[in-house]
Amino acid sequence: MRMRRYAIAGAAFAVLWTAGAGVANAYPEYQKYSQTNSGRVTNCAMCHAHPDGPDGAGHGQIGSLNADALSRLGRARAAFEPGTEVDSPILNGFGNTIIRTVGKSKVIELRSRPGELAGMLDQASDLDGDGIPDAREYAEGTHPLQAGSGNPWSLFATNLRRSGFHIGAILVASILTMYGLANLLRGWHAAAAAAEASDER
Ligand SMILES: [Ca+2]
Repeated sequence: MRMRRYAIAGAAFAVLWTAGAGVANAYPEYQKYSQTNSGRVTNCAMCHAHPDGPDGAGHGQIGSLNADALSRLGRARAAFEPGTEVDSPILNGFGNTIIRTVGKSKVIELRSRPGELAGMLDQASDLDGDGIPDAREYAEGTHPLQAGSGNPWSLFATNLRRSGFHIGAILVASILTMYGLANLLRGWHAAAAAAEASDER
């Protein structure tokens, strides 16, 4: 009888552990929103360490985590309020930023209204530094951690802005070169005309 009680208690613990740490909490509503809203194909890699999401035994997935990673996972899952620094091993930099910015409770709450997440993120945050804020990349279905991923016109504008000095320098150098060349040609022409006049005399 006692053995049976231990067996039941052990099974109950296993279920609780599984519910608390062994099963991934992925929120596909956000990925679906990003894809539907943008018309671009997105996957779990927007927020997760593994492109297939947290379930599995691959790198960044639940089955591969050691004790330290599980500890970090536990801390991230307990970060219900905003402002907690988290380093979840199953999330990437954007995923961890979302948890830190809005808190786990809000992430769960917004599953039914995933479009509102963009408005709750830090509008100035641009993790990949491509000039397009993370929140906009989420709504537009581009990757907030890949500088080459983004609205083409916005990326072009960013590159133009950043290389403005070089473009200006090239323009000034070209103008000066053309001005110098024109003066040189004028000088040659005048010298040739003077030589011709001298011959005629
Ligand atoms: Ca960006």
